[in-house]
Amino acid sequence: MKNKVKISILILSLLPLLAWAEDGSRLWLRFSDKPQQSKEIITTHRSPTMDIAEKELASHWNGKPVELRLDKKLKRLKDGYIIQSDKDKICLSAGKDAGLLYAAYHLLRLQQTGVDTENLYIEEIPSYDVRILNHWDNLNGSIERGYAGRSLWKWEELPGKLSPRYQEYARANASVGINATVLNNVNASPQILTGEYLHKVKALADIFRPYGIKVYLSANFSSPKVLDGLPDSDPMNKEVRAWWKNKVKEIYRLIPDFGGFLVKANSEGQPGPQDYGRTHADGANMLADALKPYGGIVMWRAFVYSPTKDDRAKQACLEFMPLDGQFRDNVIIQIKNGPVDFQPREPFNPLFGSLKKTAEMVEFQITQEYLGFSNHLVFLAPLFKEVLDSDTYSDGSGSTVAKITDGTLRPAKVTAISGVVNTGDDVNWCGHHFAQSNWYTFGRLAWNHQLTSEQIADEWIKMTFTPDEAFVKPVKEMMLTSREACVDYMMPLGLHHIFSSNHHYGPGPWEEQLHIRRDWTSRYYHNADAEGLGFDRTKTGSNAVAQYFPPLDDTYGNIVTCPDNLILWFHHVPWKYKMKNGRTMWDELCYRYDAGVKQVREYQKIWDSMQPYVDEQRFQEVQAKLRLHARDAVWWKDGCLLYFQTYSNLPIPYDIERSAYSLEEIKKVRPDIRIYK
Ligand code: GCW
Repeated sequence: MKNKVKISILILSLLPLLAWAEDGSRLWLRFSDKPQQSKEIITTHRSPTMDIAEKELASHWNGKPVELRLDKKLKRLKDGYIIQSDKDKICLSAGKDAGLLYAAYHLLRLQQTGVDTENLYIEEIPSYDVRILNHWDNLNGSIERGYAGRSLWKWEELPGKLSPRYQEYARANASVGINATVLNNVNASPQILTGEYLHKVKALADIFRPYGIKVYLSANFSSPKVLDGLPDSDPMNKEVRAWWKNKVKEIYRLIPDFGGFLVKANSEGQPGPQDYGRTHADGANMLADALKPYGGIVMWRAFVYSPTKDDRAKQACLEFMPLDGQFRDNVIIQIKNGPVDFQPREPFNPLFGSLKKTAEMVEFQITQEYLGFSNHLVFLAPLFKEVLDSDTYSDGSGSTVAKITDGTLRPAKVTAISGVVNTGDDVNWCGHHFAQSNWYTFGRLAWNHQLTSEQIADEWIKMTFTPDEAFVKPVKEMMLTSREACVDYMMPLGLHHIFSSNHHYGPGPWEEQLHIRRDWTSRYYHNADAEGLGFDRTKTGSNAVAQYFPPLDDTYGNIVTCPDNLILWFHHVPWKYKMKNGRTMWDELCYRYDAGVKQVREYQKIWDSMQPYVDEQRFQEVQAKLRLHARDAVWWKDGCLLYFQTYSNLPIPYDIERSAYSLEEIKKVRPDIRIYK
């Protein structure tokens, strides 16, 4: 009895602590919970989506009454809305229920970031129709390139047991306007298309629907053969075509608003139409035809490359340009932002703008496969913006990747943008508190690609931590410089893919012959020799520069005009080549690596000085991650400089910190002890 009392007292005394536990699970959704003024919410009609909008406002909105008005005449806004305030109320109007939900979240964001809501007139139309996350989640619960625990989808429990996180996930996405999700890995198990799994998918789709989110699936091209024993999966085989038609029918019976398929075909061992001598267009069109009657789409990936062919950076164009105009209008070619693979810095993929008669969409990677996993603080808005704002010159000056893909320059039936997401079942969703900002950023840019990195960082910090300027200013500075810092300590001046190939985390420039595939070794990309460093993609080399429209082909192709930050991407540069700032390439390389390390050291100091503004748990967790981050940055700098020095035979400038380890010691750092969770 006595013990029971003691335990109850203990629990009671812990309650306030628990209520304030800041474990990051609430993401940026820290709306105030105590409405002080009127909570009057007026709605024109009822629906599951309206109920959510109303509930969010009723529980968190502190201002004057809000009217939610569905106005069918506002179709031109697509998923967008108008927010307008007058003397006694704020009116949210939209052509769709989802638009009203987005408007409600917008209003709450204004409140949370301290914006005056007295005289509002805001009109928003999203940049893209389909704002879609790609989960590389496997059916066994693991996540390819996931660094935040296991999959959110508990397939073994579905459809009977529904984790509360499914709804929280949908809410977080809706709050930033994300309206679509591909649930499974592009390296797709055919299993996902079995009746058993489709019922599980339906359960998720039912939860996501009121939040305006449609479900899509990655399809394995061999599904007809693997699942139902057809002799092949040839897209010209009538039986195969009928199989897909039936499968699609079965899906729509369960999920009437199913979005469509994402396909990785004939890439890295995945099956595809080329197995039967058919083209990517043949394969994509077969699926498109099956989906067409229901309004579904096919996102067909351009990430295809083979070790036997040309420079890997050229292969997307080589494969897809001859097929331009052959795709159905419900097919979109999904193109990774760069021509190789989500490196810290790449030029934009030259396929953007090159297809004149085929819809194109960008694939970004939100999960930090090549950017220090969820251990490094790297804010990705500057990377995403750099790509979206890149001028391809395809239709003359001003033909940015954004304008090619958002329908401005290429009228498209549907426009879309995708991001390989970084979520997992970790309490804080993304593994690093700051990695949440990248999920947030993807949503915000998909909604409005004209937002600046600064605006996005500002909002996110205020919502996630505090609007106190003493915190916002230094932390914003840290976020905004963090991507460039990462480029510097990993792969400055256009270096790329010099990772240790078995984990893509630490340095591995010394990996010269680990794989049968040449294009999976670092040497293929950096080409260090006694003369210099870098991949010659000019006329004397692979001539990948020729895939860019004028004047970029010349700008990149000429070592004098090529921007420093891409010089080793396009040129094999002599060690003593004079860079634009007068330093030799070797010295500049050394200083860049060093600058990256110094920057991360600075972040440690900034963060420590932020302690008074942050709750203890998140403070400690970020502090611990920054320690790893700093150690890794040093590991990168010392490993790469000592290795490249064996070719340059030049001294590391004397004002740069020396390595405490020899190259041989650094090479022995085991990958597994570096992959901290
Ligand atoms: O970046 C590479 C990854 C693979 C991934 C592949 C792809 C899903 O290392 O893990 O596979 O790209 O995008 O298909």
